[in-house]
Parts: sequence; C-alpha cells; structure tokens
Amino acid sequence: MDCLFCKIIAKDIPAQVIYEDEHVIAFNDINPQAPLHFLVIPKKHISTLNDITEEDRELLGHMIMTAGKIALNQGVAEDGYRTVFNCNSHGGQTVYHIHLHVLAGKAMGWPPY
Ligand code: IU
Repeated sequence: MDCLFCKIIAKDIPAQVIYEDEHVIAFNDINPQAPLHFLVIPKKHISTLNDITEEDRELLGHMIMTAGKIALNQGVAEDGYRTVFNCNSHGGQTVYHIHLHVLAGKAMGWPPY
C-alpha cells in the first residue's frame, strides 16, 4: 500500500483526525492554507475524480455532507468556506487518493491563481 492517505486511514501515519465514520475520515491539513483547513477523504481508495463510478455516487454525496456538517460544528458555516477537489496535474493534485479540501477562517480570493 503506497498511498499516504490509505496509511492515515490505517493509522500507520499520524493525522489530527476531526471526524471519522464507516465511510469517510476528516483530518486537519498538515500544511494549512487558511486558518481552518481540513480534508475529507473516503476510506475506499479512489485515485482521482476521473476514477469515480456510479457506485460512488452516495459516497461522494456523503463526503460533501460531512464537509458541511464539520464546517457547521467548527463555527465557520455562516461566514462561509471554500471546498475544492484538485484533479491531476493541472488541478494541482499531489496525493492520489481523492480528498475534499475545506478552507475557512478568512475571505478566499477568486480566481484561484
Ligand atoms: P492536493 O489537492 O493533492 O494538492 O492536496 C494534498 C493535501 O494533503 C495538501 O494540502 C497537503 O498539505 C495534505 N497532506 C496532509 O494533510 N497530510 C499528509 O500527510 C500529506 C499531505 I503527504
């Protein structure tokens, strides 16, 4: 198993886990780009958004619902937050296990370059 995020799921490498259930885990980003920056990842290994299939529909919905619930619990929902899936090199993906970034705690810029 070469996937770093599978190792976080297996607790083989450490992470500051803020939420976990049967299907997903969320943890604080090790290199935060905002005052609050966490990742929601599926426990199922999926390399990129290009690899999701019809059978992952519910899982993807659950990831987004989980991101929103954590944002609410962390008190950032009202001011707002940014959610991002990076895909492949042009998307800026560096870890090839899909993850939903949630960034909050300051006003985000747009466009993202
Ligand atoms: P990207 O979308 O693939 O570029 O994002 C990967 C993120 O995973 C990036 O923000 C890293 O800081 C983060 N991360 C982490 O939180 N913990 C780790 O052990 C590793 C990467 I490796």
